[in-house]
Amino acid sequence: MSRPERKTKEWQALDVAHHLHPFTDPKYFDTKGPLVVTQAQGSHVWDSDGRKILDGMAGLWCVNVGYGRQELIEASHRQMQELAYYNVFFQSATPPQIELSRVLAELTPGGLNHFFFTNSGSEANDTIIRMVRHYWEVEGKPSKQIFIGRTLGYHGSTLAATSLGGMSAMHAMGKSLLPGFDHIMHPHWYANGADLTPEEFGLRAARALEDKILALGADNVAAFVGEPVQGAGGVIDPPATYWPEVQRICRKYDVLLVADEVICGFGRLGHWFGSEAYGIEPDLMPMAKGLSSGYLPIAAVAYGDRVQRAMQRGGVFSHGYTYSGHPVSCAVALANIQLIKDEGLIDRVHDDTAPYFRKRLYDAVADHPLVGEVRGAGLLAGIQLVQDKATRALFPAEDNVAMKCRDHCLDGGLIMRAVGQSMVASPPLIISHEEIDRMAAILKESLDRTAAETGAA
Ligand code: PXG
Repeated sequence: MSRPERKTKEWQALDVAHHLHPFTDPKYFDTKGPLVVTQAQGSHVWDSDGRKILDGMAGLWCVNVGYGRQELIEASHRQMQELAYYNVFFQSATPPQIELSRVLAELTPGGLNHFFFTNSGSEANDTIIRMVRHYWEVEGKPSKQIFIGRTLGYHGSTLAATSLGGMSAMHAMGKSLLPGFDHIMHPHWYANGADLTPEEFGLRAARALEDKILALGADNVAAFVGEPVQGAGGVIDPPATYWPEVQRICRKYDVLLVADEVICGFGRLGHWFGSEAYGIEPDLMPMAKGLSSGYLPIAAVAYGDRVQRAMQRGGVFSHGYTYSGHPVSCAVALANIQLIKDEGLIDRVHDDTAPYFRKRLYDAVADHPLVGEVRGAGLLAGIQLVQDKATRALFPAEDNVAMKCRDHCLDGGLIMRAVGQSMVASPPLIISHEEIDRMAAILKESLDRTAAETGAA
């Protein structure tokens, strides 16, 4: 790898001086500065000191095909030369955007054959909010306005996506919870269902939706939104009974079902979409991240004929972004999808990588004194840290155990995320067995160090 242009300290000082980082605590950041990432290849990134680090998060849950893929680089180069930009407003279209819509229609489940393109998952969810409210107006039920999400749900950072999500700290900051949004409990059995079997708890968590719809009045509820597996909330994979019951309830009360596939889509759960893994038949589906493996910003809303009929009857859809359906992003997404197909990545994750990943992590850390639960699905893992395995008691929040463990991982050459008191991982789909073994070993060692620090060892 080539030598950095500046010394790390210099990069860090400049960054602290001039740039505000998302979701970053200045208390730690301003003294430590950022990890400056300069290059990447495969499942690894290199920092500004030339240190090679295994990326257990695939960037931000997005670099599904791994870094440095020539097919994607060449697709963007070709498209830039041919047509670097044109828009899709006012009866315009471009071949990459048309082609991507066609290819996505072949991949999406359950007749979701129509698409609206955005640049981010947040914008895709904002689009859904506007689209669904418009839908109910066209259908003659304008009172159906309220969206129901879940605690610890994450659907993005725009004002509306913040409201749709269930992150209380985000709601609290600047009074960011808009009217017209409500939330039910998240289906985390280990944390909330100790007295029930996972199957019983799954039904109980789903029935919180029915209770909420009845309390609000079904005539006022537009849609329910959930990630098939909650990602940013700490990798919460629901019991098998959960989604079928949620779906039954949505159908019973004529509430549209939105499956947020921003993390789960494009192979993360060993299927093209997480909905397939859980038997969900959503009415609308936002997707982003793995759509282009993060090489360029692009996201989309997929929706079915039912919504499309209303969009056709509803007149002008007054909504759109300058870069909706950007031709270069679409060309890269097409190359990315082709690569996933050519390399058989979906089947590889389903049959080989994901089972190996979850077993190796489980075997390495499940017995660790700090670990209460090893959970996950596909190539997503959540490791719950506890102070007491028997009672499932957590550490005091101010101990920052997960952040400590995360820092030890980074020192050991592995990027993982700390979410509350969980460690989470979401590696590139191309990760090898050897790399998974290394992840498990570094995580185990980092837990040992964390335990030694907290006196739990
Ligand atoms: N829906 C889901 C399920 C997401 O995970 C978004 C929507 C918003 O997408 P954009 O493209 O607007 O960021 C997301 C994003 C983390 C983390 O590490 C997770 C996300 C973004 C940044 C950090 O927890 N998810």
